[in-house]
Amino acid sequence: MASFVDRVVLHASGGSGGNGCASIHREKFKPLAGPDGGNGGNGGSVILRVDAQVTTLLEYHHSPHRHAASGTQGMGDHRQGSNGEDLVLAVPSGTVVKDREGTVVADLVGDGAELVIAPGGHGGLGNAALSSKRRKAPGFALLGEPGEEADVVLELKTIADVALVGYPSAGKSSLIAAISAARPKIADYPFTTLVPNLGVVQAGETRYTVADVPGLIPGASEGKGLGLEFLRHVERCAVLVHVLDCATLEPDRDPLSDLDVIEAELAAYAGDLGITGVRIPLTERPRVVVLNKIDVPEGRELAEMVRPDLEARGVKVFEVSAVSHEGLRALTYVLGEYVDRARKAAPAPEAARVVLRPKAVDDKGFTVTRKEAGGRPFFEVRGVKPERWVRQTDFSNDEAVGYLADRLATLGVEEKLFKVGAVAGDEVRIGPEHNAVIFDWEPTLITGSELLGGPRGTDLRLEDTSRPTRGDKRRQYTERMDAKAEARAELWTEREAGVWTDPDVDGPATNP
Ligand SMILES: Nc1nc2c(ncn2[C@@H]2O[C@H](COP(=O)(O)OP(=O)(O)OP(=O)(O)O)[C@@H](O)[C@H]2O)c(=O)[nH]1
Ligand SMILES: [Mg+2]
Repeated sequence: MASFVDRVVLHASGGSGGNGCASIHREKFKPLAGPDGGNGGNGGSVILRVDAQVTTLLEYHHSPHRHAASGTQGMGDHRQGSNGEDLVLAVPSGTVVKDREGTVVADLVGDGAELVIAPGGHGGLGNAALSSKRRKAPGFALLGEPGEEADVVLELKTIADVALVGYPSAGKSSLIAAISAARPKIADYPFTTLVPNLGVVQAGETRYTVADVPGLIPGASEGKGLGLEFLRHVERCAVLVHVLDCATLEPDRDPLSDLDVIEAELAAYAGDLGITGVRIPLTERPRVVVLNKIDVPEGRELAEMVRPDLEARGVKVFEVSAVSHEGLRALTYVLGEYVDRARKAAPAPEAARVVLRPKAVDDKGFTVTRKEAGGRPFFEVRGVKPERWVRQTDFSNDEAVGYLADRLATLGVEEKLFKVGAVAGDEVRIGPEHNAVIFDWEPTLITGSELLGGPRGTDLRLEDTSRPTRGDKRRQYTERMDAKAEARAELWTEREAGVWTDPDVDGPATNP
């Protein structure tokens, strides 16, 4: 069973905000003593935080769905709902966060670095908070917003200064074991190492980390062997070390061609350039060549033979033995110098706590576009505010719907609808295509709060609740009577003109 995982897809959702409460304070002799509905609590967010104790993403491989707690709803007597707790997920240092399209969202390096991936929803305001001079006792409250949902890809790119690359069984694990306290598995069969190992090396004043990654073979870039999967762990390193096997028993291999093969595979690996600390492409990263296994006599001979050819290519060459430890001291010191130089050139950002939040979107704007569906035109409204307001509206409460209409009118959505040619009765959709709220547009010409004299929870613009007064009724009656009298008089004149006859009065009609 896997015990190391360096790539997971995480599905996170923030907690929903609690609903606001609509309540009226009551006390003896004061049955309507003002609104006292509390606000709903905010939903918790899902946050990634670097924890030095964590080395793998295994946990999220097993349970990739994570939800933060929701806020509770507000209550009467000004009691606010409680906020949902944030869900903090510990990730290893060096975790790269990408969105589903593969764009790097953040690179979490350093203990305590944080990223909010799924913010919780805001709690809805209670009617106490919604009351104003003009709207003294609102009969509605706002709903809590649902938390955001995010699918992110987490990729671990180990933070190491030096990376060891080479064929399987070249002695990479033996080398890291010889120069550091790391104790990886070592054996004489290929692909002993299945997951990257890290070791810390102390060379004089300099202390640096070395990563040993699984072996590469020709065609690794097409997925042969363990593929190039693990090269993401060498992406951040300052120095590459080629470990070449001088005592291999395979007939068609020698250090020079081995080096060419590995270089070609490295070139085939396209990393994510642009993340912090990765400025130079892998192929241009400083590198040294280590000729290993010189404790074997043929190995030493071969190493001495190929050394001039390698040096002619302009690389530094070390002859070492991971078994007898020959040449290792010089190697660790030179690597230390390389690391020092690289650190000076690009000082590691030692910010212990970087809090990254998704970029704030411009929430003032909104767009209104005329679209067509099935031959029928409709108007699509998009924008952070209108969409949020729609989510906060309880559509079963007419007063809340009226409040939404007022907010939209104040923002200028109405005016914009007029401008793009909407007329009363047209379909208006607010929100993204798959999740829009659809209205038949009824333009508001007055701001509305002056209409709020009606019964609680109603809005006069949505329902005609007015009843005719006695004067209205009398007027209607006389109008009806006058119309009748007029019609009768007209009939009379027609009869006199002989247009028609009444057999009861005029006797049977005589055919001319
Ligand atoms: N004689 C000799 N044998 C060595 C030396 N270094 C490694 N070996 C042997 O080579 C074999 C492979 O060593 P590993 O360290 O597992 O090789 P690796 O490069 O990590 O191999 P993978 O993890 O499979 O990629 C083991 O049997 C080691 O004992 C050396 O300097 N001299
Ligand atoms: Mg190994």
